[in-house]
Amino acid sequence: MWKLKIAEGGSPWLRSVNNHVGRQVWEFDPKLGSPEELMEIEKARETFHKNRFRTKHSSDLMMRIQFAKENPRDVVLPQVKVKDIEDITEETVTRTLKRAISFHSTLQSHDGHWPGDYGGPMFLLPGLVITLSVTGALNAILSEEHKKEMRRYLYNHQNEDGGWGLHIEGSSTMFGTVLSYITLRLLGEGANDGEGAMEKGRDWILEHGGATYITSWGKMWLSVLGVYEWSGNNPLPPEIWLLPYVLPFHPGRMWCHCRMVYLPMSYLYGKRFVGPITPTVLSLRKELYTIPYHHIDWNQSRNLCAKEDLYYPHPLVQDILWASLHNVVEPILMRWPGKKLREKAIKMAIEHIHYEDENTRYICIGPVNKVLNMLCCWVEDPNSEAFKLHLPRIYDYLWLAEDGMKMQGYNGSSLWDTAFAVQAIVSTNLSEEYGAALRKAHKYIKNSQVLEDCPGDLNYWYRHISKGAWPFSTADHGWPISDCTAEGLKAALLLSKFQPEVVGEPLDAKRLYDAVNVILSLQNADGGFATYELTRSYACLEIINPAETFGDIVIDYPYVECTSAAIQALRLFSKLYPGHRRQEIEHCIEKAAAFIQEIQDSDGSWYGSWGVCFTYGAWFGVNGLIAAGKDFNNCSSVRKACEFLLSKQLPSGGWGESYLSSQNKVYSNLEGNRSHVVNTGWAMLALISAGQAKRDPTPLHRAAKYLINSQMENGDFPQQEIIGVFNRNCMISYSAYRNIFPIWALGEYRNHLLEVH
Ligand code: LAN
Repeated sequence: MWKLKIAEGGSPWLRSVNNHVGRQVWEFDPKLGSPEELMEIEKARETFHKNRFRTKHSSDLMMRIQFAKENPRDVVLPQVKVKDIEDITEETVTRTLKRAISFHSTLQSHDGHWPGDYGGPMFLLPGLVITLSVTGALNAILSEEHKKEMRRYLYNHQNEDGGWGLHIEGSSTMFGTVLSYITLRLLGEGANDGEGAMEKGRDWILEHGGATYITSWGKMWLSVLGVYEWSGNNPLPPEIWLLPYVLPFHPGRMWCHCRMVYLPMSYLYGKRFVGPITPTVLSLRKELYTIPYHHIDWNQSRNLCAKEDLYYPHPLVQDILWASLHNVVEPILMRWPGKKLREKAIKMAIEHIHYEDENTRYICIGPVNKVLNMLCCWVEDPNSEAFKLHLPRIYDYLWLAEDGMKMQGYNGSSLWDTAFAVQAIVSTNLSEEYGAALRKAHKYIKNSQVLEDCPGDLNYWYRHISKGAWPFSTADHGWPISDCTAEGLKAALLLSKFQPEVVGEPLDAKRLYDAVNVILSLQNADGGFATYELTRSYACLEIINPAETFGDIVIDYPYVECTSAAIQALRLFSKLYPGHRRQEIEHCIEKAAAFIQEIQDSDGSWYGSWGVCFTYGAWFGVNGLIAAGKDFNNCSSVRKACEFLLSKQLPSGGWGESYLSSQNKVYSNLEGNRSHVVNTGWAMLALISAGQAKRDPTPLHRAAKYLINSQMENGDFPQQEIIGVFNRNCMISYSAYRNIFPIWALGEYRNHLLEVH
C-alpha cells in the first residue's frame, strides 16, 4: 500500500536546513494495508474512473483514507442541515464549524502542516518522464508501482475526444496530448495499448495536423527526446545572459519563473542536446506525424501551433525576431569564432543553474526548471554529484490520489495552506478547543521561515533578499514570496496573542522585524507588490513572450493579492509593535491602498490572478482596503466591490466561478450556475469585512445556508471544480481550500451575524 511520509529524509544525497520539515513523499510498501483498506482504496479509484468525464478533480482520498486511520476521532458530532435562513442559529453554525475544524485537524501532519494535492497541470509529468528516460534513470527512480500509478493518472485524464488538456479540466490541446501520449509510451505502454485509448490519442494528434503543431515548450521537450529536430525550434540563445543588465529584456529583469525556465532551456538549445535514439524514439517519429519524419519542413514547423493551444499568439515582431536570430545569428554562433561566445554563454548558464540548485537544496523554484536543471547537470556530467543530488528531490514533487500519481505544481503548498488554516481557525473564536492544532501549525510556521539570504553577491545572481521571508512550501525550497511572507507573518502575529501554554512560544520580535523588512523591500514605486521580486522591467516586454499557452509571464507584475496581503500583515504588525518603522509602514500602506484602488475595474471588480477569479480578487481587494482604514462609508471602491459581488450571487445562495473567468477576464458562472464552496467563502469574507451585516444580512444568511448544507457527513466539504490558476490559462489545485474557506467564512459569519454569548 502507498503511504504518505512527512518530514523524512532517508537519502545521503538529501540536504535540509530544518530536518525536512514540510517534506511530503509517497512511498509504496507491499507489506502495508489490510484487505479492508486495500478495498477502500480500490473503490475510490473505481469511482473516480467511472465518473472521470464528469468529475475531473480527484478528492485527495488516498491521503484522507490514511489520515482517518492515523488520526481517529472519538466522536463526530451529528450533521446539521438548514431548510431556511430562519433555521440558522448559533447552534447550527457552531456545530458546523466544530465538525469542520475537527475534521480538518485530522488532516494535519505531525510536523504541523496540512499536506495536500497540488496537481492540476498536465504538462509537468511529461517533463519528468522524458528527463528520466533520456538520462537512463527511469527504472532506478520510478518503481513499477510508480509507473502504474502514473499511467493510471494519464489514462484517467484523457478527454472523451481522445486528447489531453493543458490541465485536468481543460479541453484537448496539442501540447497536452502529444506530451501525455509520449509519456504513456515511455512508461511502457505500446502504441496500441489501453483498449483503444492510445490509438484515440494518436488519432487526435494526427487529425490536428501532427506533432509539428505543438507549442514551443513542447517542441523543446520533443527535441530533447529526439522526436523533433532542434532546427524546428525558435532560438533560445544563452547569450542573452551575457548582455548588459541595463537592457530592459535582460533575463535578470524577468519574472523569476520565466528566467529560471528559459535558463536551462537555453543551455540545452545552445548545446542542441539530444538523448539516445532508442527503438521507442524511432517508433514515436512514425507515430506522431502525418508525413515521414525526414520529409518534415523544420524551418516552417518553428512557427506552427495548433489553434486549440493558442492563448497568446505570437505577434508579428516575434516572428521577425526569431527568423533573424534563426537565420543570421545562430549560424554565426554555431561556428568558430562565434562558437567561443556560445561556449562562454553556456558556461555562464550552467553556473546559474548550479546556484539555483544549491540554494533550493535541489528542489528548484518549480517543477519545470527542476527537471530541466537536473537534465542540464546530467548533460554537463552524467556522473556529477549535482545530478545525484537532484534525484531524491524528484519525489518531493509527486503526489498520489485516487486518480493516480501526478507531478505537482510545486513541492507542495504547505506554508500557504498552514497560514490560511491558522487564520481560519482563529477567526471562529473557538481556538481554545483547537489549541493542539494551532500549536503544531505555529511550530510549522516558525520552522519554515527563511533565515538567511542567498550567498554571494545577490545582484550578480539577480536575487532579492530572503532573510525573514516565508516561502510557499518549505524552508528548503526557500524562495521568498511577498504574499507568503505576509500570510506567514499574519499567522505568526495572530498566534502571538494567545497564551504560550496553549499555542507555544511566539516568534522572536527580531524575526518579525526581518519579515517586515522583506515586505517593505518588495514594494514597487507604484505602490503595488509583485510575487517574488520587485517589478524589474516593463509590461510591454510581454510582446516577446514565446509561450503560446501562457499569458503574462515575462515580468513580475504587481497583483491585488500580493499588495493586499502586504497591507494586512503590516497593519496587524503595527498594531502590535507600534514603535517599529512606523512611518515607513504607514507610508507603504497608504501607497499600496492607492494602488489597489487604481487597478480596480470600473464595475467594482478586481481580477484575481492566482485563484478563480473575481471572487478571489474581491476578497483581497476589499480586505486590503479595509486594513488600510477605508470602509464602506468613506471609500467608493469598497461600495462598488460590494455591489459587484452581490450582483453575482446565485439563486442557491452561493457564488461559483468558472476558470473561464481567468482565461477571458470576464466573470463567468460555473456550468448550470452551480455554487462552489470556495468562491462562496471568498465572497462572504469580502462582504462581511465591508460591513454587509449591518446593511442587509440576508445575502450572507443565504450564503451561510449554502455552506452549512454543503458539509458532508464526516465534516469534510466536497471537492468541486479546480480553483487555482497561473499565467491566466493554466489551472492548479488547492486541495485544502474546500475546508479552509468554509471554516473561515462561517467563522467570520458567526462573529458578525450571530449573537455569541
Ligand atoms: C505559484 C504558487 C503560489 C502563488 C501564490 C503565492 C499563491 C500567489 O499569490 C503568487 C504567485 C505564486 C507564487 C505562484 C506563481 C506561479 C507558480 C509558481 C505557482 C502557481 C505554482 C506553479 C506556478 C509555476 C509558474 C508553474 C510552472 C510553470 C511555468 C509556466 C514556469
